[in-house]
Amino acid sequence: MMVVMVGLLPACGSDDRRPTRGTGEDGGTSTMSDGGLVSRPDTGPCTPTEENTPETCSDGVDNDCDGRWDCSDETCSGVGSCPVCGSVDTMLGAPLALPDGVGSGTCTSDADCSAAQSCFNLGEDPIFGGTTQECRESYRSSLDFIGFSADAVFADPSDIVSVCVTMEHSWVRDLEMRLEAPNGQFVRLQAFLGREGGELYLGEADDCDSASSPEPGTGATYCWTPTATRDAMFDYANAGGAVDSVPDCSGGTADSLPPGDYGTSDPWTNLVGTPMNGTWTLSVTDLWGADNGYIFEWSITFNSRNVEDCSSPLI
Ligand SMILES: [Ca+2]
Ligand SMILES: [Ca+2]
Ligand SMILES: [Ca+2]
Ligand SMILES: [Ca+2]
Repeated sequence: MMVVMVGLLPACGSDDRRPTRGTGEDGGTSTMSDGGLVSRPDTGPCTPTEENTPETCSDGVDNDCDGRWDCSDETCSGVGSCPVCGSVDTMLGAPLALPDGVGSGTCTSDADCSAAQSCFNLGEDPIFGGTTQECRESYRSSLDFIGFSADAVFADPSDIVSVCVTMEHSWVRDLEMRLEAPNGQFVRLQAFLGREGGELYLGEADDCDSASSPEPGTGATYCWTPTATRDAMFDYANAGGAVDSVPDCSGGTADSLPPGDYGTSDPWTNLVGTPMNGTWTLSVTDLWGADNGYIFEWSITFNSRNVEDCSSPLI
């Protein structure tokens, strides 16, 4: 790396003229990381080189002459000490037990449910027949984004890179998982498909715990991304996709959904038109009592092209 650094520095100058390195034009203004403008004196032509290594992303120089330097330049996203541009990771302080089939009462809309619950279609009752819609409580985690350009709007699926969760569950088919956008539009990352299908874990669940005193198992990380080659989780499993074998709590084994990237039940285009700034919410609802699960962490990564300044916090 030293060899590279020595080779690069003479290209754009080794002096610390951080705010003064611009696009190579004479004069003009540059946007500072705090949003203010600084005037840019005539610094002569800037000879662009690469700005994508730990050294060039911390040298105070706009090496590639695009008007942004170091962590504020998206080419430094995730390089060295620079954060991944457009990404927020929500580490939970402790594993959080998901509400397991919590809720009651039939409903025809959310208005029929208490404030903490929403109305879900449970499909056909496997024992008594008939379809029901019932109120359920969800795990909801919201992030208030402020770091996108003021007029940034979700235009197409490439505006999002991924939504990832680290979790375990001993019957993933119990779940509906959604990403809700600031304007209320949502994409079902995984839709509840009804009270049917065989046992399938997320991660290594502890299936010997009780509903009254759930115990966290070991989480695995699952992502939804527009570029996933796998179908949505349940479609993947129902179509005979390979599943992992994990130890269960009674000395046997259980099928578990392989960690990695999956498609979504709803198209990502469901989000088109929402402002990027505002409250994004991950909602996970366990619609079917008995098997429970835990969530350990979740993250969301947007395309950095909508980010105002890659060195500033998004939320
Ligand atoms: Ca630099
Ligand atoms: Ca730059
Ligand atoms: Ca459990
Ligand atoms: Ca359950």
